[in-house]
Amino acid sequence: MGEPFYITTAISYPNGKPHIGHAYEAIAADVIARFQRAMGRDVRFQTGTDEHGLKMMQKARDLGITPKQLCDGMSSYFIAMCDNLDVSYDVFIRTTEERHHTASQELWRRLEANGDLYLDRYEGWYSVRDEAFYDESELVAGEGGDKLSPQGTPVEWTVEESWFFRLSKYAEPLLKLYAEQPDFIQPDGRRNEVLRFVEGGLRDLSVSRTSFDWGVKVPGSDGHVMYVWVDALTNYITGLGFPDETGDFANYWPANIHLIGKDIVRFHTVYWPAILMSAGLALPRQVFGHGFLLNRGQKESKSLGNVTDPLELAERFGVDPLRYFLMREVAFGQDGSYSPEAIVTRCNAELANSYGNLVQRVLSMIFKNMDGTLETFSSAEADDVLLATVFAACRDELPREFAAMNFSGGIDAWMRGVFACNAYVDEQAPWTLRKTDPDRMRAVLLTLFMAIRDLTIAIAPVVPTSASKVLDQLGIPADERSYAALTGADWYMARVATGEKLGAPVPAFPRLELPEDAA
Ligand code: ME8
Repeated sequence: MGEPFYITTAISYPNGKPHIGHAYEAIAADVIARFQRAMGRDVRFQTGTDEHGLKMMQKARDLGITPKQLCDGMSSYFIAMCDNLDVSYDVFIRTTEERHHTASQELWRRLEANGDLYLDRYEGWYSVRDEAFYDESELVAGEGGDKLSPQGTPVEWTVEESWFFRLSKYAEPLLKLYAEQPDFIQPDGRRNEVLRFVEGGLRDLSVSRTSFDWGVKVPGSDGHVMYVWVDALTNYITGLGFPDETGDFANYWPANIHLIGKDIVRFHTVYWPAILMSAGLALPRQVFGHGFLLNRGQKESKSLGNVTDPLELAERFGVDPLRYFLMREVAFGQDGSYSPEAIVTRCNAELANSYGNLVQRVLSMIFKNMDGTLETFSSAEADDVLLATVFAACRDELPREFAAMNFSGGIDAWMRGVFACNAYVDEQAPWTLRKTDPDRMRAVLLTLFMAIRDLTIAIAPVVPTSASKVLDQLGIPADERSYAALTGADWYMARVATGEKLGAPVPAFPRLELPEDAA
């Protein structure tokens, strides 16, 4: 087993069906998880749903059902979304599970034992939509002059008895953490925002509520449930078996990456590390705040009528094309935009016409002109140059960029490998060699066979199903598809030795059509 690598997504509020932002985050986390597995790491990947709090309770009330019924019904859509999009999670956690209540209460007791909790009265602004407390100074004026949170959501004046966490005590330790571990918060722009916020000093945080009961009960304090964010953040350790600190917890904690959206960076880089410090637990290595996905440049909302069901998109265009588009089109960390036209244009140009077509042409020629037989051959300089180019893209550039969370850059390097193959096909013109120099034709096609195998292994984390379809056709064994398998040419000799012939190829990357109603 390789070195452990623990990655988590945010846990989603299941107060409605999953939207494209949820799908984007799950796909990005899955690409990272598959990439790290291909790099030989022992990956643990967790996602789930965040089921407590006022927002869930109010939604259930509006629907005339209990919060539990709402959670049970809606969380199944999130599980189905992950399954349909080939998201290879190991644990799907629901915060209403008993193990999560146990973990949250134990964490609470540790904060208490450390003297970091006290009872007082909370008076201030609360946004149910953000499930967040705001300072008067943070509020902005809405169009009608009413007060809104910095995210533009309504706030209400709240007065109640509450437990407080001594967050103010952790401002200095947090600043020290950001200084000593500069990539704790990524990308850098988000890091600067957090630094400015903490440098301004921190107020103690209200961490319990008494006006409703849909939450984890505060141990030893009747009538109090935990503030939803305190229990939500705990999910990352619940899934590892906390409070048992042996087993999975010992193996996978601290997390390598908490992947979250830009709107919830403060909770993960201020509250969460402070809570962990207080509880005497190790801190995650990195919190990465990705950007928001916009529909033709606009935020999706029910009032604009532009809400897209991610599973419908996947059904229209295919899961792999959707995954490819999202990782390729959006500079990871920044906001990005999508539209059916952009998906079709990008996937047709790159996946179907450049790469898919290359695979299809080469495998057809090997099948037709060489009876599908793989053999040893003597290469010319042009072949070595091509393989070296493809090798550098697949073995060095793509993994380097993916490790740095630059997915579009990594895919760009990969495309350069694909272009090099297409240029080589045009130059070498194997269809002409067929008559003039059949030996040379064989060398050209077999060089391309080797290049295609490398390109396919490299891109597999992004397009797992199509890649394995191609690798199956190439006859590459399932246990020889990691990045480590990209070294050397021994694999080719072993593949030849099997004597297995290639069959007639089946296209793995069909061209996409733009549905008429989307034009
Ligand atoms: O925030 N594009 O849940 P959530 C990209 N329960 N990402 C988006 C997005 C968009 N348009 N809209 C939302 C919560 N997200 C809490 C998290 S974690 C301990 C608790 C992202 O359902 C958002 O930034 O509102 C977050 O990372 C995730 O989707 C879930 O959002």
